[in-house]
Amino acid sequence: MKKLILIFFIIPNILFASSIKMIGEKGKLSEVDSTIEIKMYDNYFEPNEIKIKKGETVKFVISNYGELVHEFNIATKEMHIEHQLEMMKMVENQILLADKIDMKKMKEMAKKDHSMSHSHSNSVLLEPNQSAELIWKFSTDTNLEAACNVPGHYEDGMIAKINKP
Ligand SMILES: [Cu+2]
Repeated sequence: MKKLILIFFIIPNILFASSIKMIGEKGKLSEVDSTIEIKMYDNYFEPNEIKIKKGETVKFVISNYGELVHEFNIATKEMHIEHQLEMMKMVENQILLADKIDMKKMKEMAKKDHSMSHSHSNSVLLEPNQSAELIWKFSTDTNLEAACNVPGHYEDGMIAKINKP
């Protein structure tokens, strides 16, 4: 029975979950190897290149110094493109506004469509002047980029390449 319930919840996310496993997992604070500070502006990251080692657990301290909402998302290019569709839907539903996230609407919409909750272990979405931490354990050091998938921002080049040291 327990297994059946698990499958029921996992299936809708199976595509995303399988690709997320290929890149790593949410890291533990006790296992952090290094800390990297990320500043978000309109529309770019500082730094715009991140050096990581395979197997490393990194604590990212992310601050939004811009005047727009920005995302810091660790993924492959393919995953970013896929996630951009969800972000577009969040804009269409007026959850994601230029400089604000309507949390009330987000909670309401998420009841019907889980993808609208924007709860991803590999990503944070921040309003101007907000900060957050994201701990990520990298299972690979290739084909990754940190990017903002707020509509238009990825196209603007809001990408930080993730490379080996
Ligand atoms: Cu952005």
